[in-house]
Amino acid sequence: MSSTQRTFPADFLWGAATASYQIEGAVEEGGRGPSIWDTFSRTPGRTLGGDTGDVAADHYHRVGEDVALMKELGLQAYRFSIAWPRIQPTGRGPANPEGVAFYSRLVDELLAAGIRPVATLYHWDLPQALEDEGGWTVRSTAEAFGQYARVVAEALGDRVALWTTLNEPWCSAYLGYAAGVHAPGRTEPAASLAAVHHLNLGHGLAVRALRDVLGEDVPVSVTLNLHVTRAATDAPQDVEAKAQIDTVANEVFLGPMLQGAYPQRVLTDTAHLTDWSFVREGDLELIRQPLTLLGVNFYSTGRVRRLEDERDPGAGPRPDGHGDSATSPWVGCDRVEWLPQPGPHTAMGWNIEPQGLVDLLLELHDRFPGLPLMVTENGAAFADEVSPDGRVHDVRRVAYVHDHLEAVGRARDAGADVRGYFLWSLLDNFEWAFGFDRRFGVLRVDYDTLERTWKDSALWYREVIRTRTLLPVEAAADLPVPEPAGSPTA
Ligand code: IFM
Repeated sequence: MSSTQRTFPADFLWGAATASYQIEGAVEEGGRGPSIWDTFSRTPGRTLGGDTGDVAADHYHRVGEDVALMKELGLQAYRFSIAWPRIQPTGRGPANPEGVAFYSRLVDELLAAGIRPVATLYHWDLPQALEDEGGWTVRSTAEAFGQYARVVAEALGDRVALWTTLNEPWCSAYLGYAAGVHAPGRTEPAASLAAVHHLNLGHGLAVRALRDVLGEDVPVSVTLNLHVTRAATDAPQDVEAKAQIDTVANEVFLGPMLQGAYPQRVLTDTAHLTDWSFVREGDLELIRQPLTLLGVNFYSTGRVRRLEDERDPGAGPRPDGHGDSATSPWVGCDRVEWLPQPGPHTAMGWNIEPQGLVDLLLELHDRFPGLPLMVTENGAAFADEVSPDGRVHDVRRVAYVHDHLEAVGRARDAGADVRGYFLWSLLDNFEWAFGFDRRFGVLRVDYDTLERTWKDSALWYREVIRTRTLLPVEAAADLPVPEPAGSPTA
């Protein structure tokens, strides 16, 4: 079948994704408490240009307008995250009514627009009060997360179509506590492994809480950014380097969540840092909960080889694109070297290799038969320009999404049970340590006026959803911009 004619079945779910701190703004409104990202982004030198999420895309005040845009886009589902400090300003205690009201309204507006709400409980904005007690490196944060899940489930109930516990715990643990390039900015490799375990435990406790409140059949998932890494050569030491990365990046989450055990090799590879005594009896049973599906975030691939000489940990290019911290997120992998990947690359410096998504989806399908998959994030940052005709002809983004949807189609053809695709991102937003410099949205946000405009990628994606057909990239430039739909309602 030619890629221009590929069609997707009627039950394939089309969505777009965002996250609370990246779009909401209004960080001091509605009774919201401070999060680690407020603290981190306000600390000089932590984010590009000193950018913060104080205003972000101002989604908090533009929910009505944004849902109207989603409806115009034809989204069937919208993946958003709930800011824990809006619901529990200090991470514990009763629900803050204003926080609940905000998400309740969002969910109701989505349902009224015929869009399924897909809610993530944690996309990195930990209440600062919990970080002050040790953050994810201590067990009490996992326990608090389970309680928070209960509070949210009671508040939003059966209106949410799919729950996700954590988004990309790899980033929370390793970028936050080892590399220090994400909040809370700690550079403690041993502590990052404790964070891995407490994130896993928090996931298990949250699944249990959701099911306690909403019943055993409530759809629950977790979203992982599994790293697709290739060995530079077939030499055993390079194959070994790849296995080491797979273990510390992927298996450390897949193992406990889906198989009920940590891989022996991660315990060995990190034995000089920790004895893993933070894993208590019964934890692994708690972490391994039946899931409705597995969320897969995919952007790029990496290539490694074994470094024979000692070197500074963290030296050399990294596929995560998160700066030049002296500390590596690759805990216990000091003798693994990351090699530059051939282009093309996105504005994040990430290589574009859709085959990596095919390989990942097929591997997951083979390893975990019976567990449906969903691409919960995929998209690209490019330096967009507004053309004299007022449009953003973001042809590279269209091509990126086209080629990755084609990859999803190929994985499905080969048997992978991929149920849907969520484009990252609906809106340009706060790209963490890169501030507003990297634009991932299909809708452009003018950060002076906060006006949203349609990029060609949004127009193209709208047609793809409408026709369920993978239209050629060139079709994007000629599509008409819809009349403004809706107006700010807040
Ligand atoms: O913006 C992030 C998102 O918050 C998590 N996944 C990767 C995206 C692009 O870096």
